[in-house]
Amino acid sequence: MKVYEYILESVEKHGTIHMTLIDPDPAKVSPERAGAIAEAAEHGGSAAIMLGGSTGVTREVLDAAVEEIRGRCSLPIILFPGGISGISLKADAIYFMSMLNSRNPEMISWIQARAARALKFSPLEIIPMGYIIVEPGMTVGRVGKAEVVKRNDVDTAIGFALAAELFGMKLVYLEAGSGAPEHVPPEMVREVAGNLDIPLVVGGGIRTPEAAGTLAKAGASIIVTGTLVERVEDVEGAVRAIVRAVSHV
Ligand code: 1GP
Repeated sequence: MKVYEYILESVEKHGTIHMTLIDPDPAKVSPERAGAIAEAAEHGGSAAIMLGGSTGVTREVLDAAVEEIRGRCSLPIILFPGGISGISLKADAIYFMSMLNSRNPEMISWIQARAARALKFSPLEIIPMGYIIVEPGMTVGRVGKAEVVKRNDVDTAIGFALAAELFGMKLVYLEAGSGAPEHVPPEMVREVAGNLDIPLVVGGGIRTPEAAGTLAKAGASIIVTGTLVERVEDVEGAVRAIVRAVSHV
């Protein structure tokens, strides 16, 4: 089954699913540790592994992380690239992302144009995604020169999300930034999800099952956590608690 189809079926079945983000920057997570996190995340009930980060990612590092993860975990591996170096042909799929609220055209379509030909003829499944950075935005907001959507500016968030849908993108991602002190507000998630016909991904600053559950109830289809799984000892337990909090089944 294609990864996108699997995502839709899983969301249909559970209401909301969890994805585990691993940043393959070796200064943060070694390939071995990436494999261990992925294995534990699968046991905890996570639906997929997302692999990527804003800094420190090279093709070699990424390939090594994919191989380690593949050896220990049967979940789909989806690339979440911070730039052109975030591509490994060994993964299953790639979020082909446009940072819609960037002021830098590189982040909206120029990097994508440089990668497009190689991706089209690669074995990777391409999943087009509109990426929207919400305040505070953290590193990805700075690196991407995002004009962050203010936390109370729901209308702008809806506008960007619907623009993604009308462009034909398959997912919309509301991103507060990795390690954000506050996740995307539930009211924003509710309004955006209520207007959208494609699944809504929410990430950045989600550290507790309560927070994840609130965002799921508000309408998020996919909850992403990264920092949490890098920091805790018991990855399986932490993931299981979040999966229980978000899943309607
Ligand atoms: C970052 O949204 C993700 O792209 C995950 O954020 O590291 O805060 O979980 P955290």
